[in-house]
Amino acid sequence: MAARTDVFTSPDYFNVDELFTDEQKLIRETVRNYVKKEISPIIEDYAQKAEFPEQIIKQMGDLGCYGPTVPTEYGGGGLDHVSYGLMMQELERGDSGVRSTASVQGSLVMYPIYAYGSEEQRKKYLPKLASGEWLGCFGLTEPDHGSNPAGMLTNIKEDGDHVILNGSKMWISNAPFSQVAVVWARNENNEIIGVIVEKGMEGFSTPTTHGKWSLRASATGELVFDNVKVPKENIFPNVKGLKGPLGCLTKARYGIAWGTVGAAMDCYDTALRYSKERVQFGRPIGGFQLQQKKLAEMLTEITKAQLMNWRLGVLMDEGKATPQQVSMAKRNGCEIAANICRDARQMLGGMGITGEYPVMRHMMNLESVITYEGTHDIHLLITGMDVTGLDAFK
Ligand code: TGC
Ligand code: FAD
Repeated sequence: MAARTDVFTSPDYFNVDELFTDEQKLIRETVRNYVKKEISPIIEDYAQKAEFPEQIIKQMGDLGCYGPTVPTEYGGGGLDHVSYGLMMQELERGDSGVRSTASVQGSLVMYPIYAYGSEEQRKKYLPKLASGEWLGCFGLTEPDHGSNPAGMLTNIKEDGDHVILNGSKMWISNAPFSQVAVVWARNENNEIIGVIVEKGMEGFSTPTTHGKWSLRASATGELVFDNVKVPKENIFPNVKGLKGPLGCLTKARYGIAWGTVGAAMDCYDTALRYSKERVQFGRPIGGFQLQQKKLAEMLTEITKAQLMNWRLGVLMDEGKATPQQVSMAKRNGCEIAANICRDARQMLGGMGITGEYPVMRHMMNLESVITYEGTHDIHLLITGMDVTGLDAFK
């Protein structure tokens, strides 16, 4: 497939740009230029072949996309949450799978090592993960425990200086290419704890998941633990219970709220351009009211989501954001992006199903994004519980 030239122009109907600092705008432009140069020309080909573009691991490390809010002394970016959000927006504008790679590395691997790890763990792992020398993955979901991770069966037993890990995780992003896995398991006191497992430990394997119609340029796999002997010093000393993994998810879900808007912006921009160029019945299709309705509604939803994300970022930096607000923003981003991508695909007619344009790829990717890091329904129930005080999960 011929490399695509990326001519993206960002919609900003309410001058949201004026809410960003010069540094935030510079960071966004840097990542946007990277996506235009290194991602857009190659990503369709990798998605069609269902291959992971391995070169992006190091490229995104060089760019500072991993752990943007982790302090610089550990190799992180030491940045604010709006900057982190803008990075995820730009990466997912390229492809949800590319954003996934960075989300997992930064929010689900580096963040827990920083927040729950010992000083030795921070020093050993964070700089290598920040630079992209190592890739990491996050194992929470199991074959029989997805939305309900509290039921997990993967277990850890004491054995002298070591612990013995048994069980399995599935649907794990980055797994086949990872040197490091942050794994959540149940100990002998029935507590959920986190442990760092390294590639090459005996009994640890990461088989690849094949046959996905979504997130095809992201590597997904299982984590299988067959009596894996892990040094005790690899256990996180500073967290116990489900709040450990859920705390990481809050950080990653926040990035997804921004990322999905990136995918929506790409589809809107593509559809707008196409509507002015494509002529039917002697005039550009953008002149027909039905097409204008789609474009106007897309832009309205993008604008609302941009403002929600910016406000959430400010609340995150002030330490006031709640996990429930993050759930609402993640759910909203997925909802509007999935609808916008579907409408954009229709506006492109037959061309919309081809790899000539990015919309079908975004649309398919969003089926994963709407499912992982808590499904659409789970996030709705989180809001429902927050406003009523009544738990509808169980
Ligand atoms: P519940 O009793 O509500 O909570 C247990 C403890 O956790 C605390 N907590 C949170 N803390 C931080 N952030 C959050 N978002 C939190 N939500 C809850 C809570 O306060 C409590 O603390 P404590 O001190 O009282 O113990 O737990 P529950 O078992 O009733 O579950 C609630 C539910 C269903 C909302 C939760 O299990 C859930 O969110 N399920 C969805 C599972 C999920 O999101 N899995 C994601 C797997 S990772 C992934 O998909 C990565 S994709 C990566 C990519 O490619 O980008
Ligand atoms: P289930 O929990 O079985 O849910 C099935 C359906 O039932 C859903 O519609 C759900 O909303 C609904 N449902 C469940 N419970 C309730 C309820 N109480 N009330 C109403 N409806 C309910 N996990 C990781 O740990 N690490 C990763 O890196 C990772 N990457 C992923 C990458 C991809 C491409 C995908 C697809 C998934 C990934 N996941 C990862 C797993 C993901 O988080 C789970 O798929 C997700 O949490 C849902 O779990 P499940 O698939 O088991 O669905």
